Amino acid sequence: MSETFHAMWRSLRPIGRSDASGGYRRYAWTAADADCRLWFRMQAEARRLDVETDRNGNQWAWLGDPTAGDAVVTGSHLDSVPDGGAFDGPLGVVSAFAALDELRARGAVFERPLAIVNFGDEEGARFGLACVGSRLTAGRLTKEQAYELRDADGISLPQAMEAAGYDPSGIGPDPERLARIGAFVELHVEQGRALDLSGDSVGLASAIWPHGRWRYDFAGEANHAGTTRLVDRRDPMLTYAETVLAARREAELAGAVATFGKIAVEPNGVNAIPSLVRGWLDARAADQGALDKVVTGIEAEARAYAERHGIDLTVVRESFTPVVDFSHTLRDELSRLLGEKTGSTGKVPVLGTGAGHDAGILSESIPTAMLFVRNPTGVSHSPAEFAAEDDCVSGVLALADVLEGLACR
Ligand code: HGY
Ligand code: MN
Ligand code: MN
Ligand code: MN
Repeated sequence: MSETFHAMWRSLRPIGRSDASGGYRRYAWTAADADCRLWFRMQAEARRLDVETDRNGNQWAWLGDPTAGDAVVTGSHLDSVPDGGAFDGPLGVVSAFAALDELRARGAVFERPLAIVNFGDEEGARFGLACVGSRLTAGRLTKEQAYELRDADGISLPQAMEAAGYDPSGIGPDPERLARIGAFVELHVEQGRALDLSGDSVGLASAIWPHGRWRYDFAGEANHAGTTRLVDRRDPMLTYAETVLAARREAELAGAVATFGKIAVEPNGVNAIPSLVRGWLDARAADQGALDKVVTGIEAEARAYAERHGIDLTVVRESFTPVVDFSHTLRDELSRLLGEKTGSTGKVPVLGTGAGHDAGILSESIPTAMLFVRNPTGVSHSPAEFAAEDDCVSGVLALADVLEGLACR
């Protein structure tokens, strides 16, 4: 099995990789995305799977009749955050193809349709909203909302899709497709160190924390950096900086995490006091109460600073995903299957995550579950993200066991 895994990894690895950082820049509807999509199609066709791209740009590789219903689906995404790691997303897609190879080698007989999926634009790196492909399919993002999405150059999502050769006119909910899926299992590299600390290769997801993105617009007064006295300034960068420090304080108080990881400055000149500083807050917490507390606390402090500095502050919630409790039925079924196969009496570890996933978006529509593979660095959304080969193999075998139990005689 590991030979095919290696071959896939080798062929996928160079796509969208930055020589400068060693990270990945695979953004939705760009050339790198097109190369990933071609890679996916080639892997699928090499396995005699029927490949289709749905109305929202998600790719599906089918074994069996897609219209039969009660399909078992596995897969993940191939796009990345700026300078992302090699495993976040691709590990789930490569492992899905490798698990199918493994099941064929075992002589497994499928009694349910199987599909391997590549969800489009999971990271939201280009248009600012995560899980666009799965949100559209699940009806959690309308066509009108999607048409409003713009990238940093002002290109809209439909324009980008068209430029990539896809027709955006049909984007939107796909309930018929979801009605034909009985279970979705996503394998993903762990974005933390729980498995490293517990000494396990593979674990199951218990929940995805509630999380969201807020845009903070600090408007001040542009002026000359050299001739404007300090007392005469209305510098939004100061208020932004104090808000970032407040975010850390509020997160510690609330037991949450809060990150200002993206900023846009106008006019963005070294010798010009900014007129506008736009900062994006990513806030997450294990429960809704803690999330509400941190978000409210940060905004209250930001408004107090803005008041003091004569800055106009606008806060816009750009996206929000409520807590996802993976369905106990499917998760318990996976736990039983994994326990049976490995014969281990020890329970498969179950862990929560602060990272969002397509499985979380779809969990309101279909039974979903997630398998995590150990990441000894715990680092993700960075070139340092890592999973050891034998853990990747354990992940593929676990996924094969689960798919065999769910879809085969
Ligand atoms: O942001 C997230 O949690 C996910 O990686 N898209
Ligand atoms: Mn990610
Ligand atoms: Mn991911
Ligand atoms: Mn000048």
